Amino acid sequence: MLLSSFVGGEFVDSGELFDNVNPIDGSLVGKVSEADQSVVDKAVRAARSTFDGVWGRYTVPERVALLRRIADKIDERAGELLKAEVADTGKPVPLATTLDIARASANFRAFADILAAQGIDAYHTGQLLNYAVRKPLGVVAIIVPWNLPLLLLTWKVAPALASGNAVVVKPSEETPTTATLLASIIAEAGAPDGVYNVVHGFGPGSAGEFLTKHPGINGVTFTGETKTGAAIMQAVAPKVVPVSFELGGKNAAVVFNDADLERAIDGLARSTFTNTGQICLCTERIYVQRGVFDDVAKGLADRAKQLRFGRPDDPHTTSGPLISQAHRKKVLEYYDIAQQEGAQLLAGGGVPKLGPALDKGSWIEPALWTGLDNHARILREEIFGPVAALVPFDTEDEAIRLANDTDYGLAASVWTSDLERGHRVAGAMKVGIAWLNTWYLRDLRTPFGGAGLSGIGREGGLHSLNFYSELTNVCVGW
Ligand code: NAD
Ligand code: 6OD
Repeated sequence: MLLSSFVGGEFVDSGELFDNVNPIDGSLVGKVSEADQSVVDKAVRAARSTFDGVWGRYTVPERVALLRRIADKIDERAGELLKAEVADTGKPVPLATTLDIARASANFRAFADILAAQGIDAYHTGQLLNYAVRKPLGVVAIIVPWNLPLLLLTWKVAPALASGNAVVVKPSEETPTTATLLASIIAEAGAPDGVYNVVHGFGPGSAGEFLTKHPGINGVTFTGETKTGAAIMQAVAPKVVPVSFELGGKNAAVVFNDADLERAIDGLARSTFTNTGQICLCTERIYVQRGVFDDVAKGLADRAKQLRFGRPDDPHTTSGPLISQAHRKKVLEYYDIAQQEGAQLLAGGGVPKLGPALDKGSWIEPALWTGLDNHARILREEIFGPVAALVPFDTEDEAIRLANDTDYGLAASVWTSDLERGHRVAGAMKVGIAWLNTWYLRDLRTPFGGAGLSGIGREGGLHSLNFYSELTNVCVGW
């Protein structure tokens, strides 16, 4: 299979090809045509042309209707999207079905509903009438990572289109397929040519950099690593365009003695091992009150030992591989660092042997560590794998201090039966999203994003629409 960029309603190639590799067994999913500067130029021009033309004249009800048609088409082609997402990422079919693919249409429906119900800011004082007119930014660059490819892409494309922008998206080089399929879905749903463009390639010296440095873009929304966010910020600085950044995390869980332990261990297992730890919201630091430390450590280690590696469509498979050999190398370096730092390993910590059919894949065992404190690198740096370090604490104040002792600030979870304390501690977390007795439950209207190194701005509901639009206040005097 050859994947091409999609520009102004047509698939275009530019010569250089790169491999799309299946992380299950290292096999080739297909070749991808890397967009050069001229393809990126054409994509930005195509987006601008429809923004200044037919797309710019769409009314709000017409945009709402388009979003709903896209959601319906996604559902119709869910099987095709699922197959593509699973081949690119290696994740188990049930996970891709219930999370990645289900959220793609849900994202379009949610923003259709929000747009349909949206009013405007207006203040009428008797002497003055002020009202704010909402306008799209123009051409928005959307750059997304490989861990939840279609979910994170549609999480940005839906509100960007809802707000009337035209977009140029750059999917991760590791997971290029569903963004390309989405191009044909959006076209089939009747979007004008140029509203949704895809440029394939890498970051520096490739499509990612060409796009963020392009003089024709009016905003950049990015999800990915913190250091990439910093590079993009520098690239867009001369243009002073708005940025929305969802970046890395080093998320804490806090478990109190009075927690429902079965529920807490289940939640911790999900938050540590889901998607092989490759979700920005995954827990990598677990602070446990001393009275239940051994029980939680044992419970979580047992859950790690129950994980089953295998092909995505095998019903016994609970865990897929990491996304690539390069990412596995990085995660395994942290396994070595943990050892050098003197951590005790509770479970896993190596590379599983799965036989000749799978051993060329990017498989990894989980790792659970104890015996270190917040000075250790494994408690400070984002690893982005199926890992967690467990640290005991005695008091509530100490738990809050330890959880907040990080440069990141994306998510946290708090586990306790004392709801008063639960609200207090969850509210004290210096993060964008704090869960109480649960993890990764979503209402798409709520603010989603991070503090500190975890990002700039919030996505979700009106927060997204605010990013993707400019406001002009009209003040009428009489
Ligand atoms: P990454 O930053 O390496 O790449 C993300 C995207 O940016 C890719 O499309 C890549 O090609 C592109 N890119 C890389 N360098 C670029 C540059 N200089 N200019 C323009 N584009 C560039 O991230 P990744 O490895 O794909 O994803 C994993 C990371 O993403 C983790 O750090 C994770 O925490 C983070 N993440 C955060 C969230 C969130 O919501 N906060 C969600 C998912 C992933
Ligand atoms: O669920 C979402 O809306 C979202 N943005 C999830 C991000 C997960 C990060 O990997």
